[in-house]
Amino acid sequence: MSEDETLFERIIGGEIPADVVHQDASTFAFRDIRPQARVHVLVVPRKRYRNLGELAAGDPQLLADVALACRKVAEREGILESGYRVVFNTDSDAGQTVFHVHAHVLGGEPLGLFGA
Ligand code: D5M
Repeated sequence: MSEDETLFERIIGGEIPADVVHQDASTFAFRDIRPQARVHVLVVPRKRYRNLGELAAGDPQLLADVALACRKVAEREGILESGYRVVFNTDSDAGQTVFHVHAHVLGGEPLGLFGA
């Protein structure tokens, strides 16, 4: 493993096992190890950007690919109709721990409102 490889690059590379839900040419999706809802899947672009803003500025098509992969995951998990939440934690106050941008896809139950 190269020194600065992120955890998610090691998962994408198969070095660390994961429960893979979806993969395609540009994205990789697997179940979160600490689920916050009945469905909790992480969608990661194969190419690393630090956060949502850097991804959007650096490769808007790849951001669109991530959004479409989130929808594909929701479809696979049977929550397309009931609804789902997509979260991108960005830096420390948001609790980002892995600095390889990823979308949390959450659903499978009522999630409540932020701040309620
Ligand atoms: O989200 C990082 C997420 O990554 C957090 O919800 C736990 C999850 N995680 C950490 N290690 C693993 C492994 N090995 N498999 C699956 N999921 C994992 P953040 O938004 O950066 O806080």
